[in-house]
Amino acid sequence: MQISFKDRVYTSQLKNFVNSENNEVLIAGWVQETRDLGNLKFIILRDREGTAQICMKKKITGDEILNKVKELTKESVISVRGNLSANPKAPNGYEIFPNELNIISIANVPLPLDPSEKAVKADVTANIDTRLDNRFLDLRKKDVTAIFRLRNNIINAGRKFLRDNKFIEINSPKIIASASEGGTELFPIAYFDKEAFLAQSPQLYKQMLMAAGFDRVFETATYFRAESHDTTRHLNEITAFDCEMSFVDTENDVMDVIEGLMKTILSEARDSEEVKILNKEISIPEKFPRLSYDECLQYLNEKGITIEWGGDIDTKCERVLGEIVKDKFGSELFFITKYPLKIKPFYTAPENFDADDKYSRAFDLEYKGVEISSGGQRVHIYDLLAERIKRCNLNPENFKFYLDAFKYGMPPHGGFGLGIERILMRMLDVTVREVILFPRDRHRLTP
Ligand code: AMO
Repeated sequence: MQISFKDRVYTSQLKNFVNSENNEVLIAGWVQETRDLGNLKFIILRDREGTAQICMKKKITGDEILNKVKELTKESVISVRGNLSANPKAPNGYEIFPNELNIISIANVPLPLDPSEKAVKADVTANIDTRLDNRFLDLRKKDVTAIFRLRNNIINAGRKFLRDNKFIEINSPKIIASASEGGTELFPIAYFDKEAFLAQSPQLYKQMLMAAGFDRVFETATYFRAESHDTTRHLNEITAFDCEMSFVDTENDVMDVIEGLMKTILSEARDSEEVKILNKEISIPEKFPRLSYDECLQYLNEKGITIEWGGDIDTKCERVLGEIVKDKFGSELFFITKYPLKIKPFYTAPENFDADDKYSRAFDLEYKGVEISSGGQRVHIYDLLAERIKRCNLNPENFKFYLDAFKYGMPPHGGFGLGIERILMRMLDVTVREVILFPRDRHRLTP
């Protein structure tokens, strides 16, 4: 008989039926466990929301169902229609006595990895490649599912914060004709007879929308980066909150928005069921310290680490700075401001809007010693921007479509990109591959 799933309920909804007159329910999901005690048999069925115990007694349950149970392998998909009954000894305080059991899909044995809860703790440190190769099974684990539910929640909270703050959600093109972040990290693609690339970021487009008068825009954007890094914090395809806003006085206005956005995200996480499952504590600083690049160099110097002025603050220095700031200011998040102009992209505003300035209006946001965001105020003056493009050894001809937007009225503006994987990896103290469903990295193109 063809069953209908229309009246299926999640296991989390079962409690509503325990004391109801009509206690017949239909649930469907994966066989996490079967137990055979002779006259008594149990199935633990798992769905997205949790688990439920199905109880079969020889005298009550028909042979048809009992014979089907014999065929079941772990992780097969079944549906069960049955009566819910309170039982203080059952895992949730209730169990289901089946009237009907359908085997929908039998799982092969052996499983490449065991998604049942007991395996979770051991598997978390197991080979990440085995987990990623069998991601559909790995994702069945309660704590792995929790990461992606948390991801969904923080993206939702971030979107709401931005919309409440008058940002309009946009979608910018992912097939582009020229670099937005400098030339070397582009993936070329075949686009009919033209040269084209996958977008590194929405940078040029979100700025053009400032000329269009949109005033405040955001995108939960995908960035494609042909970086050859093979680290625990780099991916080649990533997701970010990407924002741009007009009529800013300085980059401080942009930092205020990130600070609000991050506090919203952190408090959403702190109060969530998922963070409890993952056994994490989230701390939210009252204020994110804003330290200039020069101050950071000074702090590092006091620890015996010397960076030549204009040099990059590398991974190790970021980690050390993270510790220093936590000790001094009690905050896991802080901004590095006033970067040297020469190490920032062409669109970055020089401190005093002069191409010869030493400092810029660019910043990074650090979380537990890892960069999670970059941003700043931008150049909004046509001649200065054309000059900056040239000084960054790029060809202004390739940016005509973008430069034109600066000719007919462009307000002062600024923005940022805030990596969603970076937020999650630092929040949960895991590597970047664990917080994206199907990572694209130096070696991984499937699944
Ligand atoms: P940037 O290139 O610094 O800035 O990127 C912004 C943020 O995106 C994340 N990110 C990455 N995460 C993982 N793997 C990568 N390979 C990777 N690359 C970037 C980081 C980073 O802070 N257009 C500017 C933003 C702006 O100024 O508006 C930009 O793309 O969290």
